[in-house]
Amino acid sequence: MKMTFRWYGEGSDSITLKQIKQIPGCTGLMGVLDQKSAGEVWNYEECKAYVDHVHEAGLECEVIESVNVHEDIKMGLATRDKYIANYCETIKNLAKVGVKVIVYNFMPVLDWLRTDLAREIPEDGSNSLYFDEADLMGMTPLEIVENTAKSSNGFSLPGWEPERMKELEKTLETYKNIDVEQMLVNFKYFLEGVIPTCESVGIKMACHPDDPAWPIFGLPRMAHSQEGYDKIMALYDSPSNAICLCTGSLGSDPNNDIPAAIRHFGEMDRIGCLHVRNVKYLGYHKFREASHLSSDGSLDMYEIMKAIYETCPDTSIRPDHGRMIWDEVGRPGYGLYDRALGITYLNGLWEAIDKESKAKK
Ligand SMILES: [Mn+2]
Repeated sequence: MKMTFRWYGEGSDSITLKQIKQIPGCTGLMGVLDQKSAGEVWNYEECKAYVDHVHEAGLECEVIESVNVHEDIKMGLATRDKYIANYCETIKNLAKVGVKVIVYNFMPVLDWLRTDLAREIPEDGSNSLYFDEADLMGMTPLEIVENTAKSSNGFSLPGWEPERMKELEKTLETYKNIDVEQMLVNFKYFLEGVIPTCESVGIKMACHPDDPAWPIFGLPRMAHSQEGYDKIMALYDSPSNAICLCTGSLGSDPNNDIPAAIRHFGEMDRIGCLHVRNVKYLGYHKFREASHLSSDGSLDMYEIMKAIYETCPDTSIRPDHGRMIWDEVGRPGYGLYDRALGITYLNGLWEAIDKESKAKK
């Protein structure tokens, strides 16, 4: 297991590489070129400068996140070929600088969604990301986007870049004619366009789940259950067609058995990397993010780490959204303190599982 940390890059993140390097057992990053829009080529010089900078800090950079798929590809428009060709260029450039996994998602229009980015947790006075579908009912998609932008402490949030949101209403209208079956056809076209390039340069595409793990605003979403991912994996039979198994995103639906899903796809060699975090169920389609500790949330983190240990032990993982604690100000969900605590806890579980397993042999 390689323990990593999400980092947005100099100027885009409140956290420094030096701070990340000082987290015990954290050996690398899951990075992102934060300034890039969906559809743009990430050129070689940009990729190299980013990765060299990370290496100079003594950290690895084998996973890159948020190489966003242009909406025209998801909608299956005629313009998609140009964007698929650009995507292949980015894949090749990232491979040249040592990247092995690219995290992306195929969610229509809206990326991850919360109704409150700083909900106070009454038990300890910290705050975390929160979702209640009942609150969503009274809001238009545009209001949600504006709300999200307003409460993000001045940072743009991944997938919520202002330029992407401008054409929101038009895009929502187009999706009315696209159902899940058609989305799968469009997804297959994308995979057929990029996976051969991935195979030739040794990169895995890791598809991040829908978050929350069910359809919203009637949009055709596919990646929110083991069954959904089985369909996506069947679209292109290759180890390069893989999953970013985000325990908190999938885990927002209590019907998903997360350790079972890890074992299922781990045994198939289809897990490219994992985001490991906890979530607390508060009711129907209502949850908040918790600290990583099992007893603070609804997921069994010991069983999750055990499933990783037994079926995909060489994978990169990282803690995910943390609470805001100790008066830290930063990107909602992406502060230093609670995610660093998360790493320490996950590493503790790992050490115990490893020693227990070796003692049995
Ligand atoms: Mn995630």
